[in-house]
Amino acid sequence: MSTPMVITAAMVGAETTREQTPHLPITAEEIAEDAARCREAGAAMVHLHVRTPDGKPSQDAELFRAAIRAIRKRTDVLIQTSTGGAVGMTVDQRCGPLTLTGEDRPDMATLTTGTVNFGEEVFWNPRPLVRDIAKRIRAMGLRPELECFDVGMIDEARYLAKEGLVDLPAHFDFVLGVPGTLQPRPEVLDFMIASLPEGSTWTVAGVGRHQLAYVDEAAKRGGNARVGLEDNIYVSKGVLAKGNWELVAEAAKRARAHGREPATPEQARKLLRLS
Ligand code: KMH
Ligand code: ZN
Repeated sequence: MSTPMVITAAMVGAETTREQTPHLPITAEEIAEDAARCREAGAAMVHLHVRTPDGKPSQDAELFRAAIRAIRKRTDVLIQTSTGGAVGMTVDQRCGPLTLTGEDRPDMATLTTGTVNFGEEVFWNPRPLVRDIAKRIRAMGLRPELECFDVGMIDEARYLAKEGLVDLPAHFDFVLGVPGTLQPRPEVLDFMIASLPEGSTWTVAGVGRHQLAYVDEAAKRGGNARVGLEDNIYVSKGVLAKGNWELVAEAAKRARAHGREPATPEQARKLLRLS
């Protein structure tokens, strides 16, 4: 039997707005409702950002606490909190969710390993900042998902491992298609997979119109996929997804078409070596 495919729902993000789609969840209740439907549709994990009540991106620990509690009341989906936040946030702002302990602690946290242009802005990740966030993730006993917007970010993970800041093999997420960064092409994905440290696992997050096509590319290659309104709001050309769950349902359908069952949270925990 083929390895189950871990489907992650990037539900909220920092950039998507309600003006672009009325289906973006903002409050803890809206996020939890959509997360439960994502789990039913085949997601094993949610990648989580939060918003203030008026929809502005935030990394506020209390907003994360409320969202995490609401999600866990409804479903057993794994929760991966962002440390990327929105461009322009300070490192302490970005690390808000890393202050949560006990039952509010997330299951995983992201770590972007380098700086990139991000549309017309810059997603600023100089080496000292990356090391600061890596240390905080490690101090919480969490495994990072290493967010790679370019191939050099995989190499940087090796340096972090040499410095004892991340463990290898690790779990990587290839985020492909943000304007100004590496764009998705099959040969790009093949090169990134070939560049991974031995035994590492990977997810691909295709941004915009590439999102669902890259579920197929990931499924064929034995990898995992991220979908959701953070990266793409359409389920087909010009048709808005009615929620994250609809994108997850489409991803699950595509995974099964390639002989891959969507992983359960328990299976994902083992596959991604989470505690
Ligand atoms: N919003 C982007 C600037 C992450 O979540 O770790 C960064 C981001 C990455 O979304
Ligand atoms: Zn994110």
